[in-house]
Amino acid sequence: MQQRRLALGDVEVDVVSGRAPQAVDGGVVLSGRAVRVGYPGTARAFYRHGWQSWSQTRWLELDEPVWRVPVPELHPFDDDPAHADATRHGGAWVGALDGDGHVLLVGALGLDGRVELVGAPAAALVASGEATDEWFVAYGTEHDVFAAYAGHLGRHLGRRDQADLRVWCSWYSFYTGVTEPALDAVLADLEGLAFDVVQIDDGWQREIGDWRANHEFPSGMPASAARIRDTGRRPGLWLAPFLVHERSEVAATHPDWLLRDAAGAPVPAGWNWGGRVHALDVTRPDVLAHVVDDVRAAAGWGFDYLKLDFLYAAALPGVRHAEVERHRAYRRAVEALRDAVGDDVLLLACGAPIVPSLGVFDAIRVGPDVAELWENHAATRYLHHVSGPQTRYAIATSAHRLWLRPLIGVDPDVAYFRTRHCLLTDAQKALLADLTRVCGFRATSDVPATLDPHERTALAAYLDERSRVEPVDRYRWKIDGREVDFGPVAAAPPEFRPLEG
Ligand code: 9PG
Repeated sequence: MQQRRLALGDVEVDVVSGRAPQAVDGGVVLSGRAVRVGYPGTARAFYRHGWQSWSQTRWLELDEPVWRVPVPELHPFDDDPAHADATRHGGAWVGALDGDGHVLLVGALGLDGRVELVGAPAAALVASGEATDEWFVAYGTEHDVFAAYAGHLGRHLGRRDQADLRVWCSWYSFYTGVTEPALDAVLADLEGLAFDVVQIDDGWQREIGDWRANHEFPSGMPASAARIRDTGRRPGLWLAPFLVHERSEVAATHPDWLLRDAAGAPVPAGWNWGGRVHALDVTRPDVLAHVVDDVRAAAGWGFDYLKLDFLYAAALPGVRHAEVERHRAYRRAVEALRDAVGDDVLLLACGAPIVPSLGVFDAIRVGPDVAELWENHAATRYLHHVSGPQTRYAIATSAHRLWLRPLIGVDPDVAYFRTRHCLLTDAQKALLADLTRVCGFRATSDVPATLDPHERTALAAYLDERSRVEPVDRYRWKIDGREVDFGPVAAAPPEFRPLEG
């Protein structure tokens, strides 16, 4: 490791890194397991990038209390549980500092990496990883440094073009109560609405881990796929291939398949569906063959749009069969899934570590779930849980990840057009719909039968639009010349009480 002065455009910064910096498009590449780059001036805000789809991502003030995963055993949903004891601001793969529009970015060019803020106000970014030893560093406008980083990520990990998509998804109307008759009714009801995909979400399967149709789908999943196909839409299906519920048959018959900690206990992968969920150790050849079979089977049933969810499970810290860094384990597994289904199946990642998903998935959820409500104060303020379903944080996190657009389709979750069973105001619904326009990923779970005639007309028009979208600045965009501003919603920090100690 060597300390150097490094010229970045017209400023010099202090860096500590391995080999001599290499000039590349838009910046430099530093090498080493850990690098440190000083900010050349007074930094005011730190860009924190969350680990997986649902994890908090935003510009935060340097003196804000440090947020960390509250109860990692229960909520690996929130962020990387490996950093649940963080005492400094930090994020996954990429971090940035902003002082009045001059942005310094440090970003991993490999599969893992954490970027932390040290020494405010003479601030520096410290980055480290195991599977990464190259770091992109740039200084310039926010737009330029993130665009340059995206370009280099694309060259290192790959990118996939994604055309605009219009998706009807069962989750935010039916939740786990989706059934074959309900789906049939929706299909009839969607007549005349320009959806490309009709996607069955969580609720069709016997159990998390047992990916076969349950009694609510008596004709079986191939029949549902065929019905969707008959209406001229692409059939879509949700599954969580790396996750198993403690109640599942797969967990009971193959306890040796679970990812375990050093003491031999199954690694907690969360609490959901009324019980504990565990992760599969995808570095075991038998486990990998099993998850590949599950996903290949779903494609074989006729679904050519697969929403693969809770993917973080494969990248949780644990003791693996093969000694491989956890993000590399994840990458190998998702590459095997892609190889199994080929390029014609659209793979949407959800609950997924972001950077190791690039080049493999067509699209990725870039924020937590929306909900029929704006903010869940009980969850954020008192339970410290900022990644649970609530529309304000869904908008905030997604709006901070739009720089990923050249690399992968960005899914900000569904928009709402309905008044029934929805507490969002018209302005909140409109802002969310505008974000889906910016993303080019227009989805809803609204059942047309529950819409009033005016709402149904609005939904039909929204699906027929072909919007032209241009960035204006950090939070402002132009949609067909009309300016929208996500700033007032996206820039406001979540209200939470700092944890003691
Ligand atoms: C199905 C859903 C939908 C949704 C996904 C995912 O407990 N949690 O924190 C939690 C977070 C997200 C979540 C469910 C639970 O939602 O994002 O679109 O597919 O799974 O279960």
